[in-house]
Amino acid sequence: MLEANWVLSQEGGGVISEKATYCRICEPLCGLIATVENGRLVDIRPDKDNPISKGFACPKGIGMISVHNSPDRLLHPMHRQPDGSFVRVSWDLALKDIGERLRTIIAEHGKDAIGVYFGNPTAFSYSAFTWVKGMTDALGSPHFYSSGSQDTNTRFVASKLFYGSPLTISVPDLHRTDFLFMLGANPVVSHGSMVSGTHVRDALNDIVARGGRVVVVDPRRTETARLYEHVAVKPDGDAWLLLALLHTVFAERLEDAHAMVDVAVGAETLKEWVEPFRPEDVQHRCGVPAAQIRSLARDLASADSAVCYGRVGACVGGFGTLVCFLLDTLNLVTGNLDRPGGAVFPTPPIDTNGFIVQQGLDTYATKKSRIGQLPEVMGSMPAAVMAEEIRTPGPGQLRAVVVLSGNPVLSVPAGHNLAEAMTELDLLISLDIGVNDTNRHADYILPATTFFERDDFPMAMLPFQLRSFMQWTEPVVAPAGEARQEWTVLRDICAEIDIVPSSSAAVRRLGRLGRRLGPRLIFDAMLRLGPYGDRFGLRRGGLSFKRLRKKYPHGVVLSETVGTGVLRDRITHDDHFIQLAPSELRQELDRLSAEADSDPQYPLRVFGRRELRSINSWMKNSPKLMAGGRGPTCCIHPDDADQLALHDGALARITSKAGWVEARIEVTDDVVPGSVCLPHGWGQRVDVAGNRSGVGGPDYNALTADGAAAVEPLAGMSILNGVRVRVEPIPVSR
Ligand SMILES: Nc1nc2c(c(=O)[nH]1)N[C@H]1C(S)=C(S)[C@@H](COP(=O)(O)OP(=O)(O)OC[C@H]3O[C@@H](n4cnc5c(=O)[nH]c(N)nc54)[C@H](O)[C@@H]3O)O[C@H]1N2
Ligand SMILES: Nc1nc2c(c(=O)[nH]1)N[C@H]1C(S)=C(S)[C@@H](COP(=O)(O)OP(=O)(O)OC[C@H]3O[C@@H](n4cnc5c(=O)[nH]c(N)nc54)[C@H](O)[C@@H]3O)O[C@H]1N2
Ligand code: SF4
Ligand SMILES: [Mo]
Repeated sequence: MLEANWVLSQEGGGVISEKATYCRICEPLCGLIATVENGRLVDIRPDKDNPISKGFACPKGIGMISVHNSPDRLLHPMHRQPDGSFVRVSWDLALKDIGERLRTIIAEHGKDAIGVYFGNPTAFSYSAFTWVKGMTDALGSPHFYSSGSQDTNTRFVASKLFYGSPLTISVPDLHRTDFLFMLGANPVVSHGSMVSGTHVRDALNDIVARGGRVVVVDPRRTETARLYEHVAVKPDGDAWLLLALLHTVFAERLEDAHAMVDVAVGAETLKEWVEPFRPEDVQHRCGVPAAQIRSLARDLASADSAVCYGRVGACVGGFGTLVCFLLDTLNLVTGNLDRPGGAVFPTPPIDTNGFIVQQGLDTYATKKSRIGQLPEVMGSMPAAVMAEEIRTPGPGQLRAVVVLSGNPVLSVPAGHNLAEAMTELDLLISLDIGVNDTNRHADYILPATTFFERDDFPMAMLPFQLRSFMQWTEPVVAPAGEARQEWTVLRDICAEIDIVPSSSAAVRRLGRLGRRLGPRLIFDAMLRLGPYGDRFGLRRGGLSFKRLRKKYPHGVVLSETVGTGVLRDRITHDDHFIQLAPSELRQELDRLSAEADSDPQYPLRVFGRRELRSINSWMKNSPKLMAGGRGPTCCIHPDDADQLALHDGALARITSKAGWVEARIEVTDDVVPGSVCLPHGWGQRVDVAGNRSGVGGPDYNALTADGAAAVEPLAGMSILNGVRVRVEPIPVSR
């Protein structure tokens, strides 16, 4: 085992050292060893001593060094000029001007006119995440947007309806299950989401090795589906499939009646509601043959242990909340909720959820958006209405936006509308490591640190860990150029407008008295007072950040399994019972049943995919990472290709009600007939870090629609998958 930070050589005055840290691009948080030479990051390799990743790191993690050291990395605050060009300014000037402009906006329109959008990397920085939430809470502004409405919000709402709390989210007990029923997830590429603290691919292989099954429900024979059993579902057909599974469980009396009665109410109503969804009647809607549905239901119900797990593909269709709700319902009725090998509820070493509850932040629908009256989800509003919120005059109009590590122009529906709307803002600020399609519209782009330049622990992943795991990392290098940690920038912006960025009223009061707490102090205290903490010296061998770093530089596994028997505590409805038949479920079943089966004008449905060697809209620019592969092709089934006279490699136009894109066709029977598959995160028109020319490609979100009428109504969730399209060849002569 190596020390946290050790010197390799000290020749000729140069110092080379190696430091243990971890990757913060996606959820496995793989351990890395950083080699630093004279203060510069010169090499990254997987950390074989990390107890979870054990020497694994994917090409993105290793490739992050080229993003970090990229000549296009943003190193200084940049100020946009009237002609659209950017000039370098000092931090002092930037912050002063930002402060002045925000004060003017507040004086004229109030704090409600200021909003925030935070993107995916925010979830990988304990300090940035806490401070951006704190800033919005201190502003009291409803304009709090994030990638959540394109990612997780339906999951939160389903939990709110089912358990009473958006924070009660189960993880699939991969290490002990006999049957994983996985829907809308492709962990072989994504490395797993909302399930952390394990190497997902090994965990899936182990299920099969011990005689169990992994069933992958996906409209594409994905990299994951290929390795296990594939159930080919139609895009957005999941609700039909899950309802038919439930129907079968009830009709054939396969349910675990005890498990249901003990913790839930509404079972009889639910049975009535799923009665009409006979597999034989809905097979054409989900694309899965009735016989296969029936045998899946029997196998799920009779397995010694089984778990239904859904992720992005389950969340971002037209019925995301319904689908997530039905997954939990299946876990319950098959007797697999809160039991080993089923759906389990972790207890993290730092009780961030407890903090959220204490501050009253675990809310749903306590406020509605000004545009469209859509419900907030833990304070977050639908990004799909941002453009309209900017453009619609009146009290509460959005006039200034801070974008933190995000690129909504490429990641939210109809991002091009948002791009246009953003030019009408009084002030747009972005904190990023590079220029992207969003911040090219910003008045200021402020240079942020990369994860190699900041301290961290895996805060947001703790509630999703199968193995309770903690690692504390210091920055491995000093910030490049004038880059600053996000939380300090947010703190300084808040100071300009005289607010204290904290979600806690007590901390805000302390702050106004001049006692400002930094993130490290706060979370160190939470760890020290938590179940594994040192109680400030009262418990020998207990943890603090300092001790974590010294004793466990590669991280430490605190418990190997998730404890069960906790469900009662996680149900927070007033009567302490799971609600199986809330009125919202009825409403969604009616909406589902009323949905037209097809649209002759748009006969196909588009769905997404992620790419192994890039993440969302960034890293597409690294030539090394992008080498090989076919790029962002539009996959289509041979039958559909034949009918449309499309051949492999042809250029085609894909058109939805909202817009169109052009992409190269890839003919493959990996995708179900009646669908097309396109990766998201392409369509760059400007430089991004590491690439001076921009990389282009089809912008998936030109096909998705924004506005209040276009979202999933219960969560205000953007509908990204299952969007109806038509595909046409583009004549070669063009
Ligand atoms: N059609 C379609 N759209 C989707 C999805 C889909 O499946 N289909 N997926 C959705 C999902 S799940 C997500 S999470 C969103 C992502 O949406 P966003 O989070 O809005 O976009 P990203 O592409 O992740 O952009 C991240 C930005 O953060 C910057 N960055 C990277 N590291 C750091 C850092 O350490 N600090 C700072 N300050 N900046 C940093 C990058 O340069 C980049 O500009 O996209 C959503 N959009
Ligand atoms: N390499 C890489 N890794 C990543 C990312 C990346 O961009 N690149 N992004 C990261 C982020 S932000 C996230 S949120 C996670 C997401 O991690 P996952 O949830 O595993 O996400 P995806 O890989 O998008 O898998 C979603 C699957 O849903 C399928 N799908 C689409 N529509 C439907 C449908 O209607 N029904 C069903 N059943 N399936 C459907 C798609 O074909 C796809 O295989 O991945 C993270 N990891
Ligand atoms: S990007 Fe790769 S190395 Fe980094 S956490 Fe994700 S899987 Fe691990
Ligand atoms: Mo995501």
